[in-house]
Amino acid sequence: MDHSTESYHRTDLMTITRHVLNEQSKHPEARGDFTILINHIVLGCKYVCSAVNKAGLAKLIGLTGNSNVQGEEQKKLDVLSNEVFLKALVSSGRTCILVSEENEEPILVEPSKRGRYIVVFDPLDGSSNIDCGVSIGTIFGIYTVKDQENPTLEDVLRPGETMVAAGYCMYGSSCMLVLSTGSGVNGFTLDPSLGEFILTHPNIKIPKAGKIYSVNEGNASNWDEPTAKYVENCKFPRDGSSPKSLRYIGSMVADIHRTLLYGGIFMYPADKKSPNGKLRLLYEVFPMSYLMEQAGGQAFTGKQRALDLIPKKIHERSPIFIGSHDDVEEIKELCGAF
Ligand code: FDP
Repeated sequence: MDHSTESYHRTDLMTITRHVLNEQSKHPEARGDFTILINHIVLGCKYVCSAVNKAGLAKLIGLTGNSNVQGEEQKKLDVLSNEVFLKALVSSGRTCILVSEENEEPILVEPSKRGRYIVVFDPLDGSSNIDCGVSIGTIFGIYTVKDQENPTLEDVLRPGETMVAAGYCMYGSSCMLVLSTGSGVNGFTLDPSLGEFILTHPNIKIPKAGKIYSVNEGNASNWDEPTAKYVENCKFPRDGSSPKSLRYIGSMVADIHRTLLYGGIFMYPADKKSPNGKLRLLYEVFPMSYLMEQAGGQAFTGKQRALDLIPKKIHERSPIFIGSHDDVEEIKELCGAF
């Protein structure tokens, strides 16, 4: 089936629901629970997309006056997005534990509404970009619980490797949902006239090597030697090749989306001020690392493969170097990890 824009007038469009149902048919034991869960996440994404699009008009720009668990000031859209996703996920009847960036503790879904999935998510990532209209996004990762009747914290504190799906939705010039259920990565664009996400980017593969590096260079004075050397080599390549271009939006979803499509590397390294970097393991680093590996890239913490990390706390942070295979390989060598 050709999903290109030239064939957009076709009537057999691959919506995200159709796609997930197709995936489900490969698992004869599946009962449709995952499809229902994804449909509820999709509903949350559409709601947040609509709120982001009219944020200025609907007076949704600005602060609430409160701080979240990370001590960061909460924006009105952060709070609204969190409420939207919490309600959508609980009402799906398919979740048992929810971990949100905005909630200090994991949320245990009441027994009558429980299902077997755990969802970790950042309802609105890149909050500092909300008020100037730059792309922002939602990130999510999905695990299955061991015992649905007795969900525990141990079910959440597991390596990213054990996720069954991950994705993000980018609220940008168009609204795009990128999803992996463990067999490749697919991108869906929201058609506002249909209110449906349509498969526009099937089987996304990241280029093996890229020409872009993406990092907050304002932190350079605090970097360790491997990071400093890597960035130096991006600017002044020792092998005589052309320097790489720097692109940094400061919104993880947008920076990762570009990296996935164009290739290159995105990094938020450890530094003297933040020995664990800035990005949160469970709902930023893990889902993006899962997607990146599924697209043929790599994700490295500076010490090990990101998806192998075992979290100790739900809001734990981790350094991350993520992107094209060859680019991440270079930083791995500089860090002495082979
Ligand atoms: P933000 O603080 O705007 O919410 O984890 C949050 C995040 O954005 C990421 O989206 C982004 O990649 C990173 O922080 C940007 O951090 P710096 O401002 O330190 O570069």
